[in-house]
Formats: sequence, structure tokens, C-alpha cells
Amino acid sequence: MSETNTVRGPAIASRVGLLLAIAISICFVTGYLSFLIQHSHGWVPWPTRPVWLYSFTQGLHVITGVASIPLLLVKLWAVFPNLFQKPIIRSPLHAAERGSVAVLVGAMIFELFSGILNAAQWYPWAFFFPPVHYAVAWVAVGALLIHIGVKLPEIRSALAERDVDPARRTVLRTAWLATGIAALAVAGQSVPVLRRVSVLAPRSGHGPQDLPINRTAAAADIGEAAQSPDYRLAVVGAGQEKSFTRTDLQLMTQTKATLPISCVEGWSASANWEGVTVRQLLDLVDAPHGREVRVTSLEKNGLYRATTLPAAVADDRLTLVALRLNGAVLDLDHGYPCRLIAPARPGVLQTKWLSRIEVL
Ligand SMILES: Nc1nc2c(c(=O)[nH]1)N[C@H]1C(S)=C(S)[C@@H](COP(=O)(O)O)O[C@H]1N2
Ligand SMILES: [Mo]
Repeated sequence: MSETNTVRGPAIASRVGLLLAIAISICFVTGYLSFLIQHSHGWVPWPTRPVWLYSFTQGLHVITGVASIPLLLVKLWAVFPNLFQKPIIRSPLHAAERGSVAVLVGAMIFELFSGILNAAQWYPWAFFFPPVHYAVAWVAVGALLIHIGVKLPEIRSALAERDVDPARRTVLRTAWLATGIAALAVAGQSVPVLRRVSVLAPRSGHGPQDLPINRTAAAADIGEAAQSPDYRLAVVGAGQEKSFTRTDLQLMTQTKATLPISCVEGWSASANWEGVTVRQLLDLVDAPHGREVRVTSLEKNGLYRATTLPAAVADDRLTLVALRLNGAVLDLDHGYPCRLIAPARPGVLQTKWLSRIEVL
């Protein structure tokens, strides 16, 4: 059976491969940005405007990732017989090329599968997801570059071929349709108007005060501390410390802001927040501008119990210690007595149940 006699082959592989390469590139860049915002400790300047910037980049990450699944399946189908060509090893170079394809396919399947499970909030491996997903992404992109480099002449000539025969055209149309449906199925997580068509957008607005909840106060073992009359928010400046009750905070000038919570899992939801600005509190302890600020939760354990605000975020006039949400007192599950909410920031860094704000 020669390749030219079947519908499979370079005509389909190159076209589907091109779109797949574009989707993977967007997915990789947006994923890397998300990593940098979370781990670069502010040396990569991430703007605080527009406020939905992170919702946008992370939405793209999840949409392009999901759209890659049908594309990868069609791509694998198109080249399937090649994967088992005999002899498996013809020369050292050929063996290296075959090896890189094996790594590419394995890494891609791992990335898409682990990403989907994460978006569905099912963590069979719990704690290790982000670093592994991150590391394997580099493996996938490295193998992809080798693969494209090796296949470039073949890709070029296949793409240059104008008349694709009808059977192949049907396969291609089906692939584009499946990709579009897959993208739409998750797009509603971040694009509100698409919510109705989004069957795979699990986080579109369940939870108290019309906002989803990932981690409840019970799950975070917040317990009595949050509702105790002894609750105080400590604010530590340059050699000065003050503490505030929730009532103290409520009596200060309140700022309103409409800001999204944008989870790394791709869902995002906008809400109306009201509270005092972090800068306002820093001024009360004479903290200088232009400094990083450490924000800590009442939560004892947990990966997200503390975060560091880059100076630009700490001083931003929309970075709030929120006391109210959508017109009512912040629900315990949303971070009562108060939570951090800042513009264009990953949800995982929007710390709930605050106990301490400290200038570094
Ligand atoms: N203290 C604390 N704050 C936290 C978290 C947490 O686990 N503990 N989860 C974060 C995550 S991952 C997100 S997306 C946002 C919103 O999460 P929620 O849906 O649990 O409110 O809060 C963030 N703040
Ligand atoms: Mo999150």
C-alpha cells in the first residue's frame, strides 16, 4: 500500500500540522507567561492593565490546548503507517529523528492530558502538576522544533500543492470543525457570551455571591480564626506595625473595582469588589513606595497561603484588601474577613483570609 493511494499522507499531515504548530506555539507562550508571573518574583514586568490581561492569556492557553487535541489525533492518523515503518533503525540520524518523534508524541499527549485533567480539577498527582506540566512543555517544544526542522522540505512541498483531492478535503473540513467545537466547548470558561454553548466549562459561576469556589474555608481548615472577635489584620511597614479589626478597615475610605478572578485552570469570572487599597494601609505604617509586599493568609498549610506583590502591584490604586463582594459582605468561602484582589493577576495569587501584609 503506497502512501499516494490512501487518504492519509503529507497533504493532510502538513495542513493539520501547521495549525497544530500555531496552536501549540500560542499555548506554550501563554503558559510560559503564566509561569513567569508566578515564579519570576517580579523581574519580568507584567502590566496591571488591562485588568483582564491574565484572563485573556490564560483563556488562550486553555482554548489552544484543548483545540490541539483533535488536531493531534488527526495528525497522528495522517502519519500513522509511518510510525511503524520497518526497518525501525536505518542510520544513526534516522534513529535520532524517529526518537525525537516518539518523544514529541509522548510529551504532547502528556501535556494535553494533564492539562485537561487539571482544568477539570481532577488531580490524581495533586501537588506535582505545575512543575511537571511546565518541564514537559519544554521537552515537547524542543522535539517539535527538531521535527519541523527535519520535515521542512516535505512540509513545504505538501503545502505548495494546490489541488487537494476531495476525500482529503473532507477530512480537513472535519478536522477544522472538530477543532472549532473543541475550542468553543471550553471558551465559555473565560468568554461570558459563550457560556451557553460551553459544555466543557465546568467553572462558569457556581458558588456563593455568583462566583465559583475552588477551595472552601472548610477545605483550607480556616475554622474559628476568620470569625473570631480577636481577628486582626497586621500591617508591617519599615519598623512599624499596626493591626486592624474588620470594623477598622470598614471605617476607612472604600474603593470599588470590577476585577476578574482568573484561575490558571482557565476559568475566569468578573466581580464587583469593595474594600481598602493595599497602598492605603501601607501609608498608615509609613511604608515607602516601590517595594515588594508579602501577603499572608490565616490558612496554616496549603500552597497558596502567601504571595508576594511586585512593587507595581502593591502600589496600584486597584489592588484591594476586599471586604465586600457583589454588594454584600465577603462570604467566608471567598476569604472573609478580607482577601486580596489585584488587577491582571493569576487567581492563585489572589490570597484569601488575610492575616498579614508586610513590606519587604
Ligand atoms: N488562602 C488561599 N487563598 C487562595 C487560594 C487558596 O487555596 N488559599 N486559592 C487561590 C486560587 S487557586 C484561586 S483561582 C482564587 C479563587 O479561588 P476560589 O474559587 O477558591 O475562591 O483564590 C486563590 N486564593
Ligand atoms: Mo486557581
